[in-house]
Amino acid sequence: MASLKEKFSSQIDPMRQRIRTINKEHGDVKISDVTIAQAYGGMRGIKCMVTETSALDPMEGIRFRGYTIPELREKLPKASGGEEPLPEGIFYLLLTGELPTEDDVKEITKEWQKRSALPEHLINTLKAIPKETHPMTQFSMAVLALQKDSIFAQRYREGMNKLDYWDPMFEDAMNLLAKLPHIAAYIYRKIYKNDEHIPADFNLDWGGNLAHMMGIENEEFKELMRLYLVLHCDHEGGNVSAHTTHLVGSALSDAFYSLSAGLDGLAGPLHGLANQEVLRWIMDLREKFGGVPTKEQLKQFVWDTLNAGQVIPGYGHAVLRKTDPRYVAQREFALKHLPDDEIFKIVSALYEVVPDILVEHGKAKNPWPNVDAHSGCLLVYYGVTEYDFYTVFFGVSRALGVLASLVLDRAIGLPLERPKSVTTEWIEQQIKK
Ligand code: HAX
Repeated sequence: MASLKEKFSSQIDPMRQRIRTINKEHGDVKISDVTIAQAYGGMRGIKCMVTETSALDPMEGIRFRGYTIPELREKLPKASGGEEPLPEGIFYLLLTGELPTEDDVKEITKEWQKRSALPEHLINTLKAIPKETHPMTQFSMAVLALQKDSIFAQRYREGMNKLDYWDPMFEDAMNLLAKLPHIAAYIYRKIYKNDEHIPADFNLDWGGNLAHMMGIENEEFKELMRLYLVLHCDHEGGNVSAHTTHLVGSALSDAFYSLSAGLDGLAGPLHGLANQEVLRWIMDLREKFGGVPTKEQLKQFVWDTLNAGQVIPGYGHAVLRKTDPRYVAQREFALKHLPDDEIFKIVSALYEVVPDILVEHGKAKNPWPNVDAHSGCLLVYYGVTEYDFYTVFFGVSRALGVLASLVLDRAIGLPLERPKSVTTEWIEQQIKK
């Protein structure tokens, strides 16, 4: 992978120098204070880590290396005849901070194709896992099974200069990314399609091939895959999947250990698993009311969920305080390709009733929909009706961001992460003081 690796390699010294200077000249400047409420409250808002790939503004939403989602939908290279950005391009951007050319993106597609073969031991591992095991568990286990082939782990064992850590981390990240759509499609066909598998089509890009290997030969679905894989790739560093990958990597665990751990966090219902929960909840309400419910019926259903002590899946966010631009991008896709779909109508009706109810309920700090409120509706429209699989798509995409960050972490030499914890007794002593 000459050009992406060379480009990244040429950026490392200036990056190291920049951070060294900041630390030396301004290392004492305070960027955050921590309150007791934050220590008990999931560390919300504490600025205490550096992630270069993206930044999340509560009101504006995500920017990937400074670019908004609408900007990237316009500026990133597209598949021939397509209108949605290619995920290969966002990986280039996340890693280098620069927009790729068409040729840069084609080179990544080719490179990932070269590295994509699944080793026999991985297939045997996947075969041995019971079919009923959740797809996310199978996905995370598959990533971990590949750890045997980690170049980083091998080079570390042989003795490696700290300054070189980023190089084998880059190679592991590229090998992993190349294989993820193949693993995802394998798991999908194993569980839901009689264990009958479809070989890759190397005329297709990374996202298009995922659609093809799943068995969905629909150009619109390929476009959806490309958009989906771009939208879910990164959400700054503090979210559970990104933070976990980064934390595990800080112990110099390789990319396989780190990503597998990050995927385990993504599989929680308050994080990535919310996408399957949203669809399950919508299907329940559609069945209950025999189609698109009236607004009054919807309101009652939302209140019933809240009164049962449950959350409204797909709504709320730990950082965002407005409608998630990833939701907006998916809504635009739906308006263009499936405006009359019944589930899309329910998703739209929920958008009209849920925020007011959450405000009246008075708990959620953000009453607006997040990315997971919309994705399932698009997937089910193209025939992916197996909700339990949805978080695997999220995982394939999220790997782009967290692996780019992991390579950056090693390039700039970030140390072992080890914040200080305190006891309630210590907190009470501080209050007395
Ligand atoms: N429905 C009902 N109650 C909600 C709520 C929702 N959608 N969102 C928040 N609340 C509640 C919280 O449970 C919390 O209640 P308690 O005081 O009883 O504990 C209260 O409102 C305050 O929470 P918050 O500060 O607004 O939100 P948090 O930062 O603690 O949590 C969550 C953010 C995303 C976990 C939360 O909004 C939630 O549970 N949403 C539903 C699940 C979901 O959609 N998750 C996906 C989020 C996006 C993502 O990461 N995707 O991967």
